[in-house]
Amino acid sequence: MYRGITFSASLMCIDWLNVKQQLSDLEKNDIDFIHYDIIDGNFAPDFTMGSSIVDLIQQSTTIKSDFHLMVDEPSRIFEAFRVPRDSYFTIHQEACRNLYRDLIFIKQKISKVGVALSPATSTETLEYIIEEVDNVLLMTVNPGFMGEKLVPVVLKKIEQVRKLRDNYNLNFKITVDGNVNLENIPNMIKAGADNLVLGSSGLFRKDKSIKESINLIKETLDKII
Ligand code: S6P
Ligand code: MG
Repeated sequence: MYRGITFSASLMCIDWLNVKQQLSDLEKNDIDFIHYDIIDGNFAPDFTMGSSIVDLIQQSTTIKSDFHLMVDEPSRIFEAFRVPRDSYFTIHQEACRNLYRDLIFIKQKISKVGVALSPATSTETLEYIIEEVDNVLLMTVNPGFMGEKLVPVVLKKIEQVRKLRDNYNLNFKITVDGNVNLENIPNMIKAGADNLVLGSSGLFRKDKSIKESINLIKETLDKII
């Protein structure tokens, strides 16, 4: 946490040939969560990691877990992962026929719960579940891949969700996920985001170390908060 903003490192963007070293760098550089993107090849057109990889990483770090399931009808696989109670477990509104039921199940039986919206999904239905969630994740790119470009219209949605949170006097996290980099962070924060999912454009950069990248992000936050 830095200036009230939390950092979630997107595991799918890690240097897989250098995982041990990078996990240790994340621990030393104020990363609050490891962001586990689970993709099923249906909801989004790719596959990422299953429980064996998640377990291994969880055993290798003290950093808390932040699950992001890009999976159709995720209730089918709620039992598949070992999810510590203080984790965030976020499912997509578009992927659930019974969103309310699924959110309540996670909240009661699994961990903290989040709802995610893809770029074209309206924030309107949030109103009916907002008092139940601990996290609203706004995809700022199309789900599925790293290295995508920001969909700028999503900035408006961040503002809408922030207003909703203020109106209801709630304190769920507002997470932005996708192309969270030095250029976009100021607009995302000004719009109301307070949890940054950091991937290939912000944290696991080819031209900078993790330490250098996080320091640049902190300097950016110093200028706007
Ligand atoms: C994408 C996924 C994300 C990415 C991350 C990539 O579907 O949900 O968590 O891993 O956003 O970051 P970047 O900086 O490469 O866009
Ligand atoms: Mg994600």
